[in-house]
Amino acid sequence: MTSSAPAPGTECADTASTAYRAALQVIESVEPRIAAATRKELADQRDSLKLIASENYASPAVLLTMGSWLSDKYAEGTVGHRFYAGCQNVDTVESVAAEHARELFGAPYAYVQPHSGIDANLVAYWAILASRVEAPSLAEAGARHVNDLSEKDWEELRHKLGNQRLLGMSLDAGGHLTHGFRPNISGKMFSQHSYGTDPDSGLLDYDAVAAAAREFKPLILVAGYSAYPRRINFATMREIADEVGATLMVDMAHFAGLVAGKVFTGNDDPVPHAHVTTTTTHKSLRGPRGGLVLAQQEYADAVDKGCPMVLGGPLPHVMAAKAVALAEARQPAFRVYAQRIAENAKALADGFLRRGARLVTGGTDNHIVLLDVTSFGLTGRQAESALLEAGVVTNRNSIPADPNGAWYTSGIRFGTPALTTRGFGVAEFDRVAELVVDVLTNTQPEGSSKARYRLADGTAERVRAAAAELLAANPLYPGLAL
Ligand code: DSN
Repeated sequence: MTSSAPAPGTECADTASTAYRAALQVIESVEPRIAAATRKELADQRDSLKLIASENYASPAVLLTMGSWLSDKYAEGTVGHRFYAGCQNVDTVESVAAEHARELFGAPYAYVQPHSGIDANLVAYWAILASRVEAPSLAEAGARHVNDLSEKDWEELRHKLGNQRLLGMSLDAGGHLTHGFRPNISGKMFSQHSYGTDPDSGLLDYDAVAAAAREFKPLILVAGYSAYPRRINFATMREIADEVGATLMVDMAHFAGLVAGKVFTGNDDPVPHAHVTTTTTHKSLRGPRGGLVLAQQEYADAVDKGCPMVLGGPLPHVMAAKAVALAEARQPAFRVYAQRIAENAKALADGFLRRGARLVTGGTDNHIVLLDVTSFGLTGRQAESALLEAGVVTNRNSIPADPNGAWYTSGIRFGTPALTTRGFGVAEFDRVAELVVDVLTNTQPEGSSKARYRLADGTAERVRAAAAELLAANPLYPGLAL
């Protein structure tokens, strides 16, 4: 292993092994199929090159924290203000997690209840609507609470809440479904417009974003992405938002680990610039599956009402695991890890470019590399399946102006957070680029199908054997034996 930052599982591996063995025995005694699937999932994750940009490997400390009786407690409301009795320990858990989040990200306020990134974004949207639409309407009507409004005033407010505008990055430029796209509730709640990227460079064009904002006049300007391989200047996005009177909401779900690890600082760090920042906790941040919201003080009270405004009861066991993961992210080793995520993405991108592949935006300066597979004569779907057959786990992704649509797509999105956790460095990522190019150059589409393909004989075996060497040298959860 070439990493100077210990991978999760390195410490206390014997204790973790004992804990997992005991836990699996208990599970096995009730439902053996679940124990078997859990064991098999670890084996599968150990044996494949996981390059899905939104996935990672949480530490045993994070994973073990989720398996407790904290799960059994109802705690709707917020710290010190619950709709149930007996929440003193959940209060501790939620307070500790929020404190770590505030300290880690330098945010005035943190809300750690969201169950996912979608939930975090919904909490943020409704907090902004509550602050900017509901509160002024209540004040105008001389009411303190929505229940005090007349039927007529309530209907007018409901109409206003449902007719606000949101401007976010288009899906094919790398934006996320929750940034106002019709299949998602955000697209049904808001009148939505998108900004894209420059057709030649693939880069975000801030003048075009400003022009769209001036014309559309959104209540909310969303910045953030799930498939854009570059950084965003959040100071510029805030200037655009301020000019048109919009609230800037940043979804940093993908790159929160790079913010936490101080790879993204200054204008690359959204937290000081955005009114509200949302994230998931399980991607580059390497925590449990979940979300959180950070806010400037002016939005704190509204965000704090996320449950029951938007969310069901909090998941105390997951909030506890968020606290553990955030504590890990505050350690110096996490900064080394985050730095290596970005270095490794660059090595992967350079490895592709040197072998003649085409990348959206020509490279990367975050953790994502977006490969245009049309140069291999393939759809994203064919490339994804061929790579999987060779033990390389990725996901197909749209590229700007994608000729194959959102289902088959023309891109493969790669991310470095997971394999960096295993200890892969730049040499290993260059080898990964070589293996991916080997698979794609040996894959042919079959007939006119956008899904069927044929992998040349021996390719899967050759690539799997090479990957096995890399994986064996960089074990997942070293020392953890079930
Ligand atoms: N599923 C996440 C991703 O892969 O980017 C976003 O929701």
